[in-house]
Amino acid sequence: MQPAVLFLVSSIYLLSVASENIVLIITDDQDLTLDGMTPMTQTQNLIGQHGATFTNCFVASPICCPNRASILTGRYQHNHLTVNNTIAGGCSSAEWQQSQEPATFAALLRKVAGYKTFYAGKYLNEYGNGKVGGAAHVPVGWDWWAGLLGNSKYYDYSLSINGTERTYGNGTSDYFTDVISNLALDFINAHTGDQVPFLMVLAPPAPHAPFTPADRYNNKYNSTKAKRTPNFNIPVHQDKHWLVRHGPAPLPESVLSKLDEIYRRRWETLLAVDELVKTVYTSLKKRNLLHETYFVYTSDNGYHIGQFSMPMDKRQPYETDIRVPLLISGPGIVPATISAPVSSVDIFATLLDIAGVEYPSDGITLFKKHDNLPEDRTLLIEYRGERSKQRPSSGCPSDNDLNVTLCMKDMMCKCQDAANNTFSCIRRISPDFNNIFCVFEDNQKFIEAYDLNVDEYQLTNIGYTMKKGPRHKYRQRLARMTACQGVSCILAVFPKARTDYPATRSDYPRANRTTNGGSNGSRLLLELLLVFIFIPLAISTRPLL
Ligand SMILES: [Ca+2]
Repeated sequence: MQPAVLFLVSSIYLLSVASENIVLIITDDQDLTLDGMTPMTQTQNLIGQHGATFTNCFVASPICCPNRASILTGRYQHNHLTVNNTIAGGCSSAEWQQSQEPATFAALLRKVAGYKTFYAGKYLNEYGNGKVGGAAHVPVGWDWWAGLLGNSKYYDYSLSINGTERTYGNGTSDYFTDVISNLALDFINAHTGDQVPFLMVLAPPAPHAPFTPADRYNNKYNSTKAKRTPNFNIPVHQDKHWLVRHGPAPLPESVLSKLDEIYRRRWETLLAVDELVKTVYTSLKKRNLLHETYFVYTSDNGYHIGQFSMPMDKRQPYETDIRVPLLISGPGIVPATISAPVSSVDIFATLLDIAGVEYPSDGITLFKKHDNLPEDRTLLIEYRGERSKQRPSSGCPSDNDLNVTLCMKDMMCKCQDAANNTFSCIRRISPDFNNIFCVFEDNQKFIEAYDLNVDEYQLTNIGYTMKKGPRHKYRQRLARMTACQGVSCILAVFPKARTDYPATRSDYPRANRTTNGGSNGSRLLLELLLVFIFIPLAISTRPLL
């Protein structure tokens, strides 16, 4: 969008200045269905037990960069156009920087609602690449910036500290999650609290590969093994798409022991994140800021380990990969478990809602407005597969085929991705329905569909056995969602009865806000001025819809 348009819209939304702080924690590759939240005992206690635990949160895309882009912008992949983890795929590309970064929740909260903003951790996988501005590029909207250059690491990495590259080594004090924690404390300690609210985003590398725990947590889960779900290491039937069928199944014991090690090391990496959450929480408590701070905890994508004899990764449309944790706590939120279906694209509107800011997106606020959350909703999941950029040297026969990538010799040469591992799915949850319908963009236009009400572990693809009529309706819904923008992405039935919805700010504590909006009289005058002068302009230039 154009900066001039942003300014006009921003002016109007200055009418709603908020004071609640926001702490958003985004982990990297943390699953929900394989018990990825189990190590997070402090987080579950401090955020989950005091707030809302969402049990049906789905990513817009089961991969890092596209879903982080969805979290930042509130848009599905086909609208923000970050389609994979490469610059060519829109990951931190020049186009992204110009067209999307000016309208992330951070840019809007800062410009429209006056938030002081802070980011520490992994951002987008290609962030810091010299081709797209290097460490000098600080995304629009961040006052304090400590973004990781490149993909997740635990040691020997570089950060852009407000545009200046700083390298970290492999000493104990360089452990990345701990560095993020210390940077967060620096920010909190510098926050005077008497002027503006803050937005803090913490994006630790855990539990992403290379699965390196902090020294103090090494071997904490020595007896833990990868979760043996009913679909773990089973022979793969012909009803799965070709990439899943590719290679040996089931996997031999030698591979399973490696998967067990990866599983337990992932949990061990998360212990430092759990500690980070407690550290930040305790610091805010000491500063007497807890009562005016919202916590949001989520992950950028899920993960599979051994399901359908796939070794480990994301990038698949199965529950392991598309479900993520989501916890929200803060003023006015009643502790509850929420089963309403929600998406990563909803986080954007939710964060803006805390500040009373409205801006178009493909999602909805998770706070109560006029209606409760829809209990019948269809969400979109999109993924575009990658090919090898150059001839791989994995030692596998597939090295000659650039259409596949991420093939691992020590994992029976199974490949995790392919150019035609490209799919769109609609995931519907309602009191009556719990299903997913996916179409791949391969030469078969392969369909995978599951009725999760009767087949929780997705053992039987019903895409080809369902009747023609229902399949046609699924296709129509999928076509609608893959072309949606803004409100047309909300394929949902909202409840008619306005019963109390527990995870909301039903009586939003505006009286407790410590705004800097001036006296009531002068503010009223300003508001009237803005309404009569700027609203017509803003309506005529309402962006992107
Ligand atoms: Ca990730």
